[in-house]
Amino acid sequence: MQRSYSKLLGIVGKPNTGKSTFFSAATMAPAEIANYPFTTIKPNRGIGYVRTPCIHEEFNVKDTPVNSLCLDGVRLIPVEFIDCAGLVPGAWEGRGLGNQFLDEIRKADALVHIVDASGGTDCEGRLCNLGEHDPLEDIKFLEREITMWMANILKKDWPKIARTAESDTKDLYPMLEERLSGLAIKRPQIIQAVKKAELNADKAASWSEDEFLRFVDCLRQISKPMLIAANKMDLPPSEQNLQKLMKTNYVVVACCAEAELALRRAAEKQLIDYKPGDCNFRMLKPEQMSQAQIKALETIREKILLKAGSTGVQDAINMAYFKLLNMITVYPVEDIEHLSDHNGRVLPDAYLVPYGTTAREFAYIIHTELGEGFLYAVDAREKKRVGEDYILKDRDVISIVSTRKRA
Ligand SMILES: Nc1nc2c(ncn2[C@@H]2O[C@H](COP(=O)(O)OP(=O)(O)OP(=O)(O)O)[C@@H](O)[C@H]2O)c(=O)[nH]1
Ligand SMILES: [Mg+2]
Repeated sequence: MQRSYSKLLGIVGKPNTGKSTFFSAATMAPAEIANYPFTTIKPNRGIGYVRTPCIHEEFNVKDTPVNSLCLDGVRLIPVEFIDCAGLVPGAWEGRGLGNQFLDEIRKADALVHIVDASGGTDCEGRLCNLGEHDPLEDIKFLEREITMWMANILKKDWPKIARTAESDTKDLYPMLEERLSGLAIKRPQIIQAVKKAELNADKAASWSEDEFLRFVDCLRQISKPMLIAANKMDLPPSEQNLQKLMKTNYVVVACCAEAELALRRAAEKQLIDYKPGDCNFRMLKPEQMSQAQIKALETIREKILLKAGSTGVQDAINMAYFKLLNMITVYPVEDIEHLSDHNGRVLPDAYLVPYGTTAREFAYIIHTELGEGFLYAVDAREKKRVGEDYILKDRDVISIVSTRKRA
């Protein structure tokens, strides 16, 4: 399968909340899982999928996916994940190998914060009585850790940057962009953060410590958007905590990572028919399963799927891409009549691109040469030509006509 993913999702949180379980379920990549803190020391990287209804049915064609998968009308588009080591309070100052762990999220474009909604792990991830720990504290702690970590990175050069900016306003943003380039932070995000913090870029040198931190906090929110995966929903106190978490400003998705992992493992062995994110499953080979296995799967069906509609893992991934990162799906084709590429493969690729991407920018995403020689594009649904500034819509099928061919 060709790789087309361009965004990285960071799976973060304190130790022992189920980050590696979520990661494993999402990617089916091996990751160590255990009920004590700091099981993960080295980050795991893997490929999971965004789930979207495939458009081949609408166009009434049979597809030949190349860069993605199509299972029973569901298009699964590969995306990349990083499962980070657990963070503890004070990580930004180096506690619990904190700086090193925080550095793992440098390249992440969005964060899925795995929270133990059962309240059964303390602020350092040690087991405690169910319901004893307030998960709202975990949100505040993580926000602070990331903000302070970013502030520390910026602080070193801040006086020099701020002073130079006061003598020539134009310099602040490019200088900050350069300083923050390793954190995948772009200039528009920095400009937006100054605005959101209601600060004056011309007066950066006279920002107080509080104002500086306010700016960094806004920058964190904009550059590392985060959603809450309220995990361990199978445990009793979770429902009550979920209600509390829902009252925050975050997108909150109720999850049971353990159930998703069990379902995907059974599906991989073809014991059940289950696609990531399905609301139910079908037993395929009960004769090859033990009574305990069947019972465990039936409990998942009854307690999770029928009750909540899904395990939530796939919903969290989809939310991260479609809601936090505001992405849309676009299908490029070469032959507009057959919706195929030059090898005759029908609807071969599905790309995730940010909303606002123009036809020409999309051509560049597919291939630099296609962008450079861009003449016009054709919208397959409307069968009409569109220009370079055409803003792509979700589920568009687009053919790019260029003076230069894809290599
Ligand atoms: N009940 C329940 N337990 C879960 C769920 N997800 C994970 N766990 C358990 O939580 C414990 C910690 O899981 P891990 O995936 O290792 O957690 P982690 O956040 O990666 O931990 P560190 O790597 O130590 O930071 C394990 O015992 C898992 O089996 C869930 O949805 N429900
Ligand atoms: Mg782990």
